[in-house]
Amino acid sequence: MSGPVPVAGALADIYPTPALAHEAPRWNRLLATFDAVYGHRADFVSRSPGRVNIIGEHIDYSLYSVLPMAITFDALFAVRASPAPEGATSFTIRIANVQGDKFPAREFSVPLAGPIDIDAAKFEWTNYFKCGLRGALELLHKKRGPGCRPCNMDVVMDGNVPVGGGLSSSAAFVSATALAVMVANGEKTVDKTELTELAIVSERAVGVNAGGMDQSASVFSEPGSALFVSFSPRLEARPVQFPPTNPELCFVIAQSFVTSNKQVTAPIHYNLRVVEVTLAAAYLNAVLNPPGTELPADAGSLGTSLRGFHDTYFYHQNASDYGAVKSITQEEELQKLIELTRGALTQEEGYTREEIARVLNLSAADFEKRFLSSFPVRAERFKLRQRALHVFTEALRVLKFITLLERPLHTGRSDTTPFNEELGGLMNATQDSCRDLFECSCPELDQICRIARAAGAYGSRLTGAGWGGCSVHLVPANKVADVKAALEREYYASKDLTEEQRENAVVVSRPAGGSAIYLVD
Ligand code: NG1
Ligand code: MG
Repeated sequence: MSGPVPVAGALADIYPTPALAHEAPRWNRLLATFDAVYGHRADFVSRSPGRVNIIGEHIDYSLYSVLPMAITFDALFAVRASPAPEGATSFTIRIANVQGDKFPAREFSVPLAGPIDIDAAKFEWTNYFKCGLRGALELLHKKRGPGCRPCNMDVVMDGNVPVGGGLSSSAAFVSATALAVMVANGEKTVDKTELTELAIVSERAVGVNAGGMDQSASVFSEPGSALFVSFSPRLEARPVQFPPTNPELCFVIAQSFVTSNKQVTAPIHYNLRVVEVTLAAAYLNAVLNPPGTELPADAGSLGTSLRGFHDTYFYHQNASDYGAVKSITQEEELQKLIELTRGALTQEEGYTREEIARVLNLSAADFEKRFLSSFPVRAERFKLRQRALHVFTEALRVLKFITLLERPLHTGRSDTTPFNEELGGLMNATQDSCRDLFECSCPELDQICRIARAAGAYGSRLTGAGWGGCSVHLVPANKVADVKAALEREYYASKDLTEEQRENAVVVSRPAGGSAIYLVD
């Protein structure tokens, strides 16, 4: 699945492709806006989609595999590049948006020697462009050395992924930007893994210590497939098809319109969870592995992860006598870790800093430095038991979901309802775990899930970070209208929504393709 990002020969070629054909007016408007703003044609369009996560929530930063899929909403950038004049000490970016009233045009210069300033404290739409730009330039400098002279760029953006709604508008934005900058600066091919890795690191510059699911889904997805993304031992993605079912399955995405601005709430929500699962890994390592065992430095967002603990634990077991008796599957390993966690992390009420530092044999100062200094968090107690149990059970549900998809036992049956229900049941269990163990749901999301299930959804859950945002529902095709109507009646009707919000509240999404470049001829 790795390899270069596809470059479509000519923009005209995309219009007949079914997935994007209905988008032609939008693309035309983008290019017309570009002509009007800059007085010349664009060279190319860079595109990256948003995503919905089907299963595997809040486990990417613990380096467990997840199953998202790209959606048809995307970020588009029309671009023309020109070399910075001879002798110039900086280059210039001019950037406008099709929705100019909401997102005003900006112009900024960047010294050739850098740095690119990003004020993460300010909410400014071009910050995400700067993130992608910074990441891409770092990669170009690494490839080409100090003589690298970035181009001036004229850019117009059109994004239609709902912002702050759990569909990863940010990953679409950053991945499409980074790709645009690479191509504008003469890269003929851009490797998907390289692009994804740089988008992951770049997005952390806006202050959220995120995992890598969104960027992987945005870059790697293929039309018609979900994407199985693994992070350990290295980033890998492969498309996974849903088998034909009867009744046919649809993914319905429903907004809660509870806004959860991750950048603002990170210290008590997202970043705190990253710290809690990292602390759980360190704690379990201290009490379950041989004395003195160090967790491997890995790509978890705080440098060590529950997956790192998982691997070290079974490495030591195998080195003693466990492995000699029988080798066990990853599912069995996770079952074992769930049992061990229940026995080792018994405090339902959570753990104080002092309690954890004592077990880790760290001074208060070292504890702060190691776990609490890279991203600020606020908490008196850390709920290690609940967070670790969520991660291990959710990792197990992902494996079960994939096994079902890849070995469907219903082949040949005319009615696949039991299979459909099994998939849905796993999604429902994820929602319970997000609500009770990870505490990342909210009453509105819980209510939406109840309404959708009562109206015929097999499975309903929050998707993305949670605390608001979006939900995803596995629904038989013949019940989609009922689910929509029930949500309208029992949830949206009492909300004060704009016309546009009402229109986009519920969408049925098909799995769409990932990042690509389209040349304008
Ligand atoms: P959202 O909130 O949908 O962007 C976030 C993280 C993911 C993942 C999910 C929870 C970012 C950019 N992404 O997704 O990496 O951890 O939460 O599964 O913050
Ligand atoms: Mg995001």
